[in-house]
Amino acid sequence: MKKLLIISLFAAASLFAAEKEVNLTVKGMTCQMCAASVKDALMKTEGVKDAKIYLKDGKAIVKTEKDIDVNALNAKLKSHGYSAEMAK
Ligand SMILES: [Cu+2]
Repeated sequence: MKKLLIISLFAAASLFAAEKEVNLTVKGMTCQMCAASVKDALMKTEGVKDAKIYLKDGKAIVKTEKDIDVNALNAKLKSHGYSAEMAK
């Protein structure tokens, strides 16, 4: 019984430690190629696990392993000709 409790505590803790989501407003995307480059750039940023790009909305949802600095994401995108900020 005690063992089960400990296991479930670990499970709960790892859920909390799991992914975080950052919603970004991305500027500069005009076509699918842009969306692909933005995704590629985001995915290559340290700590990023997944990135979904919404071309029409000019948005991106980034899944990360831990809290991530939006400035780091923005800097990465700027080197490709785009820019990002936290969605409001
Ligand atoms: Cu394009």
